[in-house]
Amino acid sequence: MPFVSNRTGSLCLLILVVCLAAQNATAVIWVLNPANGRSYAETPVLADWHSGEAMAQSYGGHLATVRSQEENDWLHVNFPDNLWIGLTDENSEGNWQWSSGEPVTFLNWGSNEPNGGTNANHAVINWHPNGQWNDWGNNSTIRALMEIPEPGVLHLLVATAAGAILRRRR
Ligand SMILES: [Ca+2]
Ligand SMILES: [Ca+2]
Repeated sequence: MPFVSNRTGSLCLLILVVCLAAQNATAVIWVLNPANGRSYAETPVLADWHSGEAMAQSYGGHLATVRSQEENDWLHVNFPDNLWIGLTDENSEGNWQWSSGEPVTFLNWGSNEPNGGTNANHAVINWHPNGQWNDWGNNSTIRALMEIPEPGVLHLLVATAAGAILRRRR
């Protein structure tokens, strides 16, 4: 916006974001975890694990990687629904890996989990008490928990547009 001040430009951008958010009830809202500097959001639509991971990648991230009990506790409080996270054993049954490629430093299965064998190759957070995980059906559709490695405010516009495109495709 070359003909307006930065302040006016920022205000216009803010109004645009608010209007888009109001028009689109499923806008992606990123929440920053101040402890690790990463931002998280639920997918705006139900998705199988692979679709959720693709949406997360479209914002420059992956499905959530959970690195510690502290991170799990924060996610459990801020995103209490049953949500896909990035953990998968689809490449090698029982060999759980993060879609982010990060090493597995923490596992938080619920009692008797994982129990789905080759029919369940992706993990869901909050299935069991205190945010513990379940391995769940490969073709199931729930919302997914996305993670990007930075504060996510500037992604709201992009996220809103991407959500609209994804919905139009369905
Ligand atoms: Ca499995
Ligand atoms: Ca299971």
